[in-house]
This record gives sequence, C-alpha cells and structure tokens, in this order.
Amino acid sequence: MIAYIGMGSNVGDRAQTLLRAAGILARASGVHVRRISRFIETKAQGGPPGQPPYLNAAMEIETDLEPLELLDVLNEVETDLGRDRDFEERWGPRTCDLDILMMEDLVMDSPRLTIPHPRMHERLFVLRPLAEIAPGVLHPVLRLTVLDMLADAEVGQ
Ligand code: A4P
Ligand code: MG
Repeated sequence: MIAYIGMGSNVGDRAQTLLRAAGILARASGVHVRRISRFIETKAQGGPPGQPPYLNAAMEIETDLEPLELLDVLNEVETDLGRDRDFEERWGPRTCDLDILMMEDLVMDSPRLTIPHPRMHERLFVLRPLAEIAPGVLHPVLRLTVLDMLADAEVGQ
C-alpha cells in the first residue's frame, strides 16, 4: 500500500534529524521509501507561545505493514532520534514527529490511530510539502485532492 508520512522537527539540527528519520525508515523492513519532499521552514502552529520554527517535509512510502505496525515503526524512529513523550507537552517542541497522513483509500478511527490524519487538511505545514510529491492524491473522506486542500487552506490563512 502507498502511504504518506508527514515529518516535523523543531529542536536541534532539524535537517539532520529529518534525513536520519528518512534513512532509518528506508532500512526498516516492510517499508520502501519512494519520494521525499524538500524541507520547508514553517512557523510553529498551536502549542505554547515562543516555540522555535519547524522544518517540515512529506514522504511517500510503499509498505506491506498494517497501519498499527507502521505507527509502531514510526514511533520507534521517533524514539531512536531522541524523542521522549514523557517529557514533552502537547504541541510543544519535539526532535522528530512522524505522522501517517494517508494510506490510499483507508479510513480508520481507533484510539491510537486515525487515518487520514484528522488535522492534515487544514495545515499548510503538511499540505505544502505533500503537494510537491502527491498533488493529485485524493483524500478518501473529503474527496479533495492535495492541491484542492492546499488551495482551501491558503485561503483560510
Ligand atoms: N495518532 C493518531 N492518529 C495518528 C496518525 N495518523 N499518525 C496518535 C500518527 N499518530 C497518530 O501523537 C499523539 C498520538 O496520536 C500518538 O501516540 C498516536 O497514537 P504524538 O506524535 O505523540 O503527539 P503530537 O504530535 O504532539 O500530537 P498530535 O495531536 O499528533 O499533534 P500534531 O497534530 O501532529 O501537531 N507546527 C508546525 N509548523 N509544524 C509541525 O510539524 N506539529 C505539531 C504537532 C504542532 N505544530 C506544528 C507542527
Ligand atoms: Mg504526531
């Protein structure tokens, strides 16, 4: 299955962190990295004031993992890169945040995992890099392409 992953970092050497995350994922079994967007700098949205800016990116992978298995792999990568959820606040600074944005037409809502990612369609820091690598991909619930969602989110800014 083709899946899209959103990546973000706002602590430390952010570019190095995103590159390392992509590298670890590329070596994970059951995951094949197909495309990666440029890294874009974005103002922190939500969370406590005064947060440093993020570097965000999007990645296209092919995977035969189940969604929850993929989430486990992403969480392991986050931990490898020094993220410790016990010591951070919601939407506060983080070394590495990896979110599953979409997995083809899959729609799921469980306590641990919601796909498509529930906030992706309103976030420029997700949609701008995603539009570089997947402009025509359709959101299975909203029935809008990534480019359509980006246009709507730009207007809403
Ligand atoms: N979870 C549910 N659905 C998913 C999914 N599709 N992908 C659960 C990944 N995880 C999913 O996530 C909390 C829990 O969400 C996970 O345990 C997982 O089971 P987290 O990564 O621990 O915490 P978080 O990222 O702080 O929370 P959340 O709600 O995912 O935050 P967001 O929405 O990801 O926002 N501003 C800029 N400019 N750039 C950013 O990248 N990121 C955030 C985080 C805020 N502001 C930002 C950015
Ligand atoms: Mg997250």
